[in-house]
Amino acid sequence: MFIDQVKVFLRAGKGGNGCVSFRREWGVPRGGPDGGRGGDGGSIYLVADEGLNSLSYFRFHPINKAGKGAHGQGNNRQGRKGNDLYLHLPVGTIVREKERDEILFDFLKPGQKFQAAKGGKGGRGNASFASPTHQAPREAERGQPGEERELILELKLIADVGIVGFPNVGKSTLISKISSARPVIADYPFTTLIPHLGVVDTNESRSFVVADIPGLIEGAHLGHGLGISFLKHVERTKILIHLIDVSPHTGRDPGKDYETVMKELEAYSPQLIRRHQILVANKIDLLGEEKERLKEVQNLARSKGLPFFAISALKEKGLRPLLQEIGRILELLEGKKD
Ligand SMILES: Nc1nc2c(ncn2[C@@H]2O[C@H](COP(=O)(O)OP(=O)(O)OP(=O)(O)O)[C@@H](O)[C@H]2O)c(=O)[nH]1
Ligand SMILES: [Mg+2]
Repeated sequence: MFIDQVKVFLRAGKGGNGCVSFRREWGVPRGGPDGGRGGDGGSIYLVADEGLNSLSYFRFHPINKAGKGAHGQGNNRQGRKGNDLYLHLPVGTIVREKERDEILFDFLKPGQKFQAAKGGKGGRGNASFASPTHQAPREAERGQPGEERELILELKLIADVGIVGFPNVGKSTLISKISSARPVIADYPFTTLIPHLGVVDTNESRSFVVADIPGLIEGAHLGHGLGISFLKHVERTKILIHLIDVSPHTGRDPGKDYETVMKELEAYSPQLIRRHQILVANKIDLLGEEKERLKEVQNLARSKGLPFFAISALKEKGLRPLLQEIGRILELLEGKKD
């Protein structure tokens, strides 16, 4: 199950209580205080794990607790520390406190670790309170409670390139031909129900990550089709491939499709329509003599000043120049940053 937003409750371990105790030994009638301190409570850490791509674990484990610290004991024995809890989540997860917008942590790389709830400190035992003027202290501290937190975890996949377009235009076919991702492909709309990531390796540029998301239709921002909430998974991309089906039998108007998708992108976030975009006409293998639609998309690209490519994802035609252009833009963008 693909889950990209969850609420979790975390409770770190309580610290153990300090102990009140006096040394009892044969021949030592009034031994001094020897109550040890309580162990600290365990903390809860969130850790980004490369192998995960969903927050579904938390759907079934919304409440997570770390271990309590053990109480201190006589003979100056300190209580054992409570066990820490490590919760694994996918790279791209953003951590927020419930009912606050502030981001506590953004997991951008595998292995990153964030202490989300700190264990309570163990209380001091009576041995710690002894002083020359106070030789038989009877006081000890209680362990402190562990931190409690209600967090919202939101996954926004991290990819360099996002593929957007109407349903059935060949988005999943494209990612399956250029990467090792294997989403389901079929000749009906809304085949893809969850986003997929694929790594594209070319010899010419650095490898990059592509995200395939469900198709968009008119009114997606009103919840039509699968809605637009999946667009959060292309929010962090640097380039969008806007894929348009130019095969004759669809009866669709490519120019109108383009505008519709742009409107839905804008409804999600005005920043998305300002992202670097490459217009790609797909299914050119079905064109035959009817090149009208292809020309239309080409003119559209010219009028909008967008890079344009014509491909057949299925027949793997025209893919190389497209990948080269993506590599070129990514290098350009990264060069600018330095
Ligand atoms: N002839 C031809 N068919 C293609 C091409 N690319 C994709 N198709 C077919 O178009 C249909 C839809 O392809 P998908 O890759 O599932 O389309 P999608 O855009 O991912 O669709 P959704 O996930 O529903 O949004 C499948 O039957 C593909 O085989 C192409 O270049 N040429
Ligand atoms: Mg698909």
